[in-house]
Amino acid sequence: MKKNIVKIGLLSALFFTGVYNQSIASSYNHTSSVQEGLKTEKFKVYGNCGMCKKRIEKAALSVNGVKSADWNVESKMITVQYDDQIFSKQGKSMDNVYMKISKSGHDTQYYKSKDEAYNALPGCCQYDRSENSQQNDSHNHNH
Ligand SMILES: [Cu+2]
Repeated sequence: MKKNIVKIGLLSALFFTGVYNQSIASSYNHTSSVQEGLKTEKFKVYGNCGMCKKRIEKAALSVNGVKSADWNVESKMITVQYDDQIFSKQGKSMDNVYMKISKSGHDTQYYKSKDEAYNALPGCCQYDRSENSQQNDSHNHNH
């Protein structure tokens, strides 16, 4: 008899933790639905200084759907947060962001800037291109 009571107590404890977990899960789902469609992507952008940072971030933010852009001077990595729903509605992808940044004169790990755009940068912003010229040269070859 005593064993049964323990059993029932254990079962109801399990039952209540189950309900408790479920309510946590549903409230969690609720907050995450606000963030729905928001994605983050990190990639390399070449540059030197604080002026580059402003230019690079401004270029990324000029693409409709980009929510935030943060370029790190030390690591040369940019973190872009974007709304995937806005992108897909407008037929855009992160490709548009890479291109926009490269057009501002800064090479990305995906696209190389045109020489004119690079040469138009202030002297202090003309980052060393020798490091990444080799891979880009072979990429740009027209056969
Ligand atoms: Cu600069």
